[in-house]
Amino acid sequence: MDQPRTALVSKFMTLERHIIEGERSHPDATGAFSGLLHGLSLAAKLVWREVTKAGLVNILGMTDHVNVSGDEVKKLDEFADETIYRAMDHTGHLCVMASEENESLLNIPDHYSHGNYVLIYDPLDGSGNIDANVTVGTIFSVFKRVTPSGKGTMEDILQPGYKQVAAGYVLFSSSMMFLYSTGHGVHGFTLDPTVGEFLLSHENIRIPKRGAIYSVNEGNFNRWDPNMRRYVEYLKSECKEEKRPYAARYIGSLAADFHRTLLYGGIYCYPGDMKNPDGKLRLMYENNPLAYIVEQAGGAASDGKRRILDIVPEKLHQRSPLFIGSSEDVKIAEEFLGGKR
Ligand code: P6P
Repeated sequence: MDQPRTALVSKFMTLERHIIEGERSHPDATGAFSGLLHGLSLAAKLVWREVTKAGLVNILGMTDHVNVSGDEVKKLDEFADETIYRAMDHTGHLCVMASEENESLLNIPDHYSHGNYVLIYDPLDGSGNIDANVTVGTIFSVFKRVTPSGKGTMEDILQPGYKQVAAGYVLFSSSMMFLYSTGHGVHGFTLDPTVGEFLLSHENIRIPKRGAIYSVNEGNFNRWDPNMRRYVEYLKSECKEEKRPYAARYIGSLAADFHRTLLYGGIYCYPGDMKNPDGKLRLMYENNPLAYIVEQAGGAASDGKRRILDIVPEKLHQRSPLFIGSSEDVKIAEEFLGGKR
């Protein structure tokens, strides 16, 4: 039977068209936003091209230095970092950038015009898993600048997460996905490599109110505070209505663990511990963008006590504990962590 034209057309919603149509719903839209997101999707494809051939070309293996967070930097990290910067620095939409791989902020070259947005990104999160062919991801966050014009400053970057105007992530896995939100729901696009286009595959993603999966590195169990230990023991007990425990899943690549949590529900936790009271994950590059996404999908994100998006950042690479996922699961976690259960 012939598909009615509208059904056929809506089936092939590209990322580009989705962004432009979304732009139309912003009364003061100038097209800058579309240009910014389009630049990011181009950068993602360029990184994908290298990630997919990584096994063949000698760009695996360690470089001879570590990044500001002390992680061993892999060549693909550097490539992704430079590719995103170069794809975005001349667009005229940004006044400043910040990358998880760079100690300080990243200026826009003087010979390019400076725009009204700020881009903060983790170029290749989970890259420690690259050699094992595990899913890795790019995570990004967009703010409007707060300074009036010219070169962006740290003041433009160190804004609380609730001021984000967009956030998203790219998954480099068996297929490549680009997910984003501009405050009107969360939408996922899957790359059709035969045409080089991202096609809408997950429209208006909603996370279940409560899930049945928990995701945490239990290797740190002995370092946790007693309330955190009691919370995980609770998840392993017959706590679900049907008298069974939660399932444990942990990939060790945040973008992948988060994406599964977003689609299936449940909770991802990276708590603080005796050795690292603020945990391992970075507020600006990981926690803020994912918190924006999960709230847009009806979920929640907390540092164990307060909403991630309400945290006022003081340092570019500051860390915070992260409890993110289904709203009811995050609420239960906060009750245990606060000694109320
Ligand atoms: P651990 C990767 O280095 C990362 O930042 C996240 O992608 C991942 O979720 C986390 O660290 C894994 O940390 O301590 O469990 O190995």
